[in-house]
Amino acid sequence: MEGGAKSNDVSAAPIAQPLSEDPTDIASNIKYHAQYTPHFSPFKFEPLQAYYAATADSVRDRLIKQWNDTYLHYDKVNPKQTYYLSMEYLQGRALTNAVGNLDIHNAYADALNKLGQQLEEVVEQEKDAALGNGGLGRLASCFLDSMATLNLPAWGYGLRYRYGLFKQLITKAGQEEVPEDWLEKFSPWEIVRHDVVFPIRFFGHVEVLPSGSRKWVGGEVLQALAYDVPIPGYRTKNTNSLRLWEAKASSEDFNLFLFNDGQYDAAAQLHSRAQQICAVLYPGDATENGKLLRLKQQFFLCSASLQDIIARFKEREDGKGSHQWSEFPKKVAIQLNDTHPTLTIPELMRLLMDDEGLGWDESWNITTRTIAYTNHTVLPEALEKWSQAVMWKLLPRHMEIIEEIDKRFVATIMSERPDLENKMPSMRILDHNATKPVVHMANLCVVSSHTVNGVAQLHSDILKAELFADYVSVWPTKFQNKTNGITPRRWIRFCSPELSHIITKWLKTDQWVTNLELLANLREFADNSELHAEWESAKMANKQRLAQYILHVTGVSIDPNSLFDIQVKRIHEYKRQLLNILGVIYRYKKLKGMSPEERKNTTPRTVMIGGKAFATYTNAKRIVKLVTDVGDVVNSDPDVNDYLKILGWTHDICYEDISVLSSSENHFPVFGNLPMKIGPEMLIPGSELSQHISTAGMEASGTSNMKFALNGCLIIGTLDGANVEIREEIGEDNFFLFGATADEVPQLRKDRENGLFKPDPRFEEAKQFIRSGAFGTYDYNPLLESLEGNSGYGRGDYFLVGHDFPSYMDAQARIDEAYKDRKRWIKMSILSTSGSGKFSSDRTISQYAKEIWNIAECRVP
Ligand code: B1N
Repeated sequence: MEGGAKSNDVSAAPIAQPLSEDPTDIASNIKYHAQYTPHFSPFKFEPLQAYYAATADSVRDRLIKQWNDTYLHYDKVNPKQTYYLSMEYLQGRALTNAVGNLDIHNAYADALNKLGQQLEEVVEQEKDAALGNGGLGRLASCFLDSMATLNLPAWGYGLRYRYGLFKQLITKAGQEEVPEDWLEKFSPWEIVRHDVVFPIRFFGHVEVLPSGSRKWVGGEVLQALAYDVPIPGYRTKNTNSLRLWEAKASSEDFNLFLFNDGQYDAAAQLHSRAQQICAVLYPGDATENGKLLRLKQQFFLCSASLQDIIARFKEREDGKGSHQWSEFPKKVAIQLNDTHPTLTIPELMRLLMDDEGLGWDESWNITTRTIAYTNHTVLPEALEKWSQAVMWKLLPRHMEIIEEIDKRFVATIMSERPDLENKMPSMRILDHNATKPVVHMANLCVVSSHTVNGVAQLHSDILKAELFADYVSVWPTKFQNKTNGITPRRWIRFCSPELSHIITKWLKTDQWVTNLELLANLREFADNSELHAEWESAKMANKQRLAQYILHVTGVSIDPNSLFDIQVKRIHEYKRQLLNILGVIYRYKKLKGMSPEERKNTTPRTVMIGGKAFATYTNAKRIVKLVTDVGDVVNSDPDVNDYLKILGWTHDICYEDISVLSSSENHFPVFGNLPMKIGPEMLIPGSELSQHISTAGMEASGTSNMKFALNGCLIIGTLDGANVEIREEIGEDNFFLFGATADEVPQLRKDRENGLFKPDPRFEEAKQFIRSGAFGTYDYNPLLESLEGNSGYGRGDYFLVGHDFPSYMDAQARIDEAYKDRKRWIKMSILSTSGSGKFSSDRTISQYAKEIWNIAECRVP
């Protein structure tokens, strides 16, 4: 069916251009693509053309070869395979990653040199696919890298959004959102698969057939078309797939009669509805229409992926003598990345019962042995609840199945665990009591999965003790922890080559790139002055590179000798960017009050705060505006300029965005020939301190904390998410801890409600400074009021900024002191990197493979 060359085999025919790794051959291959790929003019070999028409296509040839070999090998061996279903992938740029993983970076750099181009400039031409919004999506992409590197037969499935996460614009009013057009010039990394198409139904009704079985019919039927993105492993032939679905209508749904009658919209109605499905990641869901569209997106992913998985299962099994359904869980593992792909559960049940003719018990057995679920949050507003009414309308057969799952679950519990009767309302899947009856997606996942996992030890403990506590008493072995990880390839080896070379030199091996635990061996050199000198100069080079970029993008000059202090992540009140900026405001006020002599004794800081606020999240947008306003005032104040700079959104030091302010004014800034883009791969290597300061118990894991620590950056943080484990690994002396613990938080909230909270004078002073109008005339009262009063979510300082402020400021003072002692700081930096071995996504994925999926390596020979 796909990938295969079973008949009319051309795979053995000699090809004129072998995939040589010699720079001269590569240069000739690049020229070949420039001349014969009709993308841009071959007479204008500039970085853009060098990227699109040549380098990417040339690298893609190699990927496709490996990708075909991998598919054929898996097909032959027919191993158990994992399918990772996620509504988000934050892949980032592919070219550097591909030449790095294929181990041909230097050869391509040399080849481009021969053609008068610089690889660094060429890679900057790539638009990255921001098909995700934050940590959950980036985690999925790190997992794909590790699955291929570990030679695991494991694929990702997702949606091919036309517009990914919005681009952030800053105007005088604050953040504005505009579409991010990652496909503006097309993506060279995807392969459209016109041979892989599945029908997806919406709406309609259920018919009872004479046999008594049920069938979902009517409604509208769209087509899911596959686009494959090859995912190369590091220094291995295995190249897996990320399969992204796009929605289409078929030609039969184009009404030529209506069109010729001049009714153009009516003629192509289904075509335009198909376009809506993959138009944007996270369409607004305030309206009923918006909710319906999100549900359609989720079902589209689940149904297309399952039909594909089942087709592959049948094809591979039938080649070995007709498929047995009991084999399905031995060949297929499905991992749900949070509840967004929950509809996989009723859809698998439906396909097995209604299309394949299996009974309930057999279908249930297969489903529950196949599916596992990862929870990524305990925040109540992020736990999905779908309106039963909307679900009955869109997916009537699935609602019947969900009702039956719920009914059987209740019956089982009532007969086996009558003591849990009073827990049923919170354990049940269907909630009929709410004013609008809903389906609890997390409950459906827990009931229907063989394994449920959290993403850091503390988070998994909280799941077991709180959110899923009642289920734990029913299924004590169902719950696991899988602490998140990050790929060391993208997050140090490729983004920080200088530091990587030093590590390789001192460890006398580069094996650490795939065996990150080896970093622990650096500890024995933590006091070595030679290493200190090399380490400091590599960090300084990264800081200087970042400072140069910032100067050219923003016009703000920052001092590479100041402490680079970074917080980049989505804006959320629980992540407490507000705590950070209040701390900066307090620091500014103190600096203003000092004499010039006194200022000289302080530690100069450059504070960078970046991230996007969800379009309808008002308080998050107010925080963006506050950072911007504070930056404008502080950066233009000559009294403090040598001691404090703040780069916020006006200056576009944001998580993954380019200089949107300048580009909106129509002069896209350039540095040499590079369009400016200060993404995390530039920021993290240049960081010295980073802030992971969420209210304890609220950040499930966090993953940027791991990236910063791996790059020798120290952390100021609370005992939350993976911070707890990072601190254990790198040692408590090397971690700037502050704030309440997760255990203390509930009582502290109660204390506030009872009026027992006494604010620290420094906290009051910082708020008062904003109120005095020091940062402009914008009305910050609503934001400040969220930190005051006594109770309620988002009011009464639910996130405990006031409680943690004094210990946060104390930790900041310890940091200022520590930074003055260069030897001590560099040692702590080395120990941060040395202690980061646990946080490789290779470790995480090996654990999933062994402890959840039961899959093994299937290495392409
Ligand atoms: O998942 C990451 C964790 O490291 C973070 O701590 C966690 O906040 C993040 C609804 C989410 N949890 N939940 C989401 C994303 C989109 C959405 O529509 C929830 N993201 C996380 C990886 O484990």
